[in-house]
Amino acid sequence: MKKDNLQTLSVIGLGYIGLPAAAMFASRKVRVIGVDINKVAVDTINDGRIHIVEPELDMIVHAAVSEGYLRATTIAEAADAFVIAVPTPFVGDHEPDLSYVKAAVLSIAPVLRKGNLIILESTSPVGTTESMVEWLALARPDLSFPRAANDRPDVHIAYCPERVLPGKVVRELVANDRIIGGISKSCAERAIEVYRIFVEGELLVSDARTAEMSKLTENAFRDVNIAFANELSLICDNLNIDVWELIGLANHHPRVNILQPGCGVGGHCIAVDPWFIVHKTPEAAKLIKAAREINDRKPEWVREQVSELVEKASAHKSLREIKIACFGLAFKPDIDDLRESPAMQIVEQLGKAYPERVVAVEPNIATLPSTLKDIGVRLECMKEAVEGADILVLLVDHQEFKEFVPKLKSGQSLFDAKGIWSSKA
Ligand code: SAJ
Repeated sequence: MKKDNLQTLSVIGLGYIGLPAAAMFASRKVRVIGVDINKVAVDTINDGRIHIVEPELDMIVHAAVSEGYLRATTIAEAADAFVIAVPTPFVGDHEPDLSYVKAAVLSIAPVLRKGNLIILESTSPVGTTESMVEWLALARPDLSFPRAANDRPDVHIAYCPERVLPGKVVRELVANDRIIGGISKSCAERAIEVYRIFVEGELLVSDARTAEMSKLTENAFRDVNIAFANELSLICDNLNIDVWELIGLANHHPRVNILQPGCGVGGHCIAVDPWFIVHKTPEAAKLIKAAREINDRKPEWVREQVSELVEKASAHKSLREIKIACFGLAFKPDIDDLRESPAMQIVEQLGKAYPERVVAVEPNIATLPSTLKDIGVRLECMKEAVEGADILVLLVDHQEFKEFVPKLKSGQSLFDAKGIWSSKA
């Protein structure tokens, strides 16, 4: 679908992935209809503002809306192409929840017409794009959909995962290579024409199942590698070895590149996507499952280490007077996103275990979320927290913390999950 044939493109789901994609197409002068069930998000976007935090995106959305290339609505409308970017969380025992994808697909079914292209971007278990074909074939028996044997369908369908890093979305959307997984060859060809509009990276053609699996594989790869680093940090703690020095030394080997341990793996992708592989092939995906369990267990281990420090401090000071200052709440450095954050989980548990004695320092936010406020955790500035604490707990390696290494006073102790204040985790 060349740009000249693409009069309107509709993006279903205007969150962290859909809104930047909608804005990029609109910035290349494609008329974009953004659809979201969240009325507040829709109104905010139509005002030329954004409801998520992502550098540079606000300016692009503002320009696209004021020039008339981007408009948001809560009800799906006809378009030439559709990009679906809705969440795929898990439910119960890590079972993928495809209800948002199915609802999005069924919401566009009534407005589909011959010549349309549908692209699924949501991270999805293998086979989801094929399921989309089935759902649509039932909803619109008057249209033909792609099958291996039918490469001239009325509606083309492809799976093209996003691979952008939160905090660098605008740059990575343009620069990253992209996998284009067509249900059939012509589906991939149509999708390539759409992404060519703004992607400068390579467009790599494959089938839908391989494209689905490749997205899951990338995040599982990172999860397994972080689990290796997190497991090393536990082993080194037992053996009284500095894990940061160890990793630094081992990484001098030309074929070794170990990632960094931390207080756990957070965010909405790496801690979720590997489960989609485990759920499909539980017998085969043993290493991927073990990595998930190791990373999920790390926050609890950190909390236990802090409790041991509290125990030690109580030899010299009444338990009720011991103050704990936690540095960092976001799920990773230099962002303000506290959702699915292992640091938040740790501070919440500490706040419950030691009421009114835990303070948090998070340079990227102005107020604490109510989950922490309600249990008596206070937000403090760095200097104040360092001064008043008996136990300092470094959880996230924000730039501000790297630039300010506190000198411990007598009686103060430190647990550093990122190895930037003491190199011992
Ligand atoms: N982390 C460590 N040690 C490390 C690296 C990361 O503990 O050495 C932790 C972080 O602190 C954080 C978590 O892992 O809690 C995830 O952070 P991240 O920066 O690794 O990844 P995300 O979740 O922000 O983005 C990932 C990216 N995937 C890969 O790098 C393979 C991104 O490219 C994907 O687009 C994104 O997931 C997604 O949407 O799937």
